[in-house]
Formats: sequence, C-alpha cells, structure tokens
Amino acid sequence: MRRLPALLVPAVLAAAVVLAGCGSGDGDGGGGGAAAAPVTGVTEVAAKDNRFTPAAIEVPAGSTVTWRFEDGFVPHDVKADAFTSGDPQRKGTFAHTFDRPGTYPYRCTVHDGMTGRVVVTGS
Ligand SMILES: [Cu+2]
Repeated sequence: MRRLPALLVPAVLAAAVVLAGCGSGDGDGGGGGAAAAPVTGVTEVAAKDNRFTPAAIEVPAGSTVTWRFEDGFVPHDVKADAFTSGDPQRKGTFAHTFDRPGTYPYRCTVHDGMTGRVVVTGS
C-alpha cells in the first residue's frame, strides 16, 4: 500500500516540509491525513476511527466517490464547499460524482481535524 514510485518520493518530502513550515500544528500527529499524497485507483473512503481512510484520493473526472460511515456509535459527515452528506450519520454511505477537475477538500463537521481531500484529474 505504502510503496511509491521513486519519482514521487521527493514530492512527498517537499510536501512534508511545506506542512512543517505551517507551524500552527493541529495536533493531528497521526501522519498522512488530508495533506498526504493522494491514493489513486480508489473510489471508496471509510469514515472510521475519527478519520477518513484514505484521507486523500485522486480520481478521474466523472468518478463517483462513496464514503462509508462505519465508526459504530460515532457519527460523521462529509462537508465540502460544493457538496455535503447532510446530517452526521453512524452507518450507511454517501456518494458524490465529481464532474469537474480540481481539488476538493472536505471535513467532518463533528470532529476537528477530521479532514480529507479528493483530487479530480481531467478525463
Ligand atoms: Cu467525524
């Protein structure tokens, strides 16, 4: 899962440096998170353990991404500028189709620091 082509490694390191430079520190500490290099070939995101996994994905335009709420009694939602899953939920799924290329950050409004990102590439 974690293996990356060698060419990508410098980009990941650069991103880590940029992050470290931000300084404000949200106390995440879990590594990865929404700022991590996006995972490709995945259109499902789990809302579990108070995080989105994978937190960042990259899909081609026209893809439908499905979030699965599977954190037991802990409710989550998915809120972005362009879409929202509605009320926080404890189970079930939410799906959104991304027609336009761009980067779509989103978050769970229930939990600070529970964030994710969908990167949509041109088809
Ligand atoms: Cu949440």
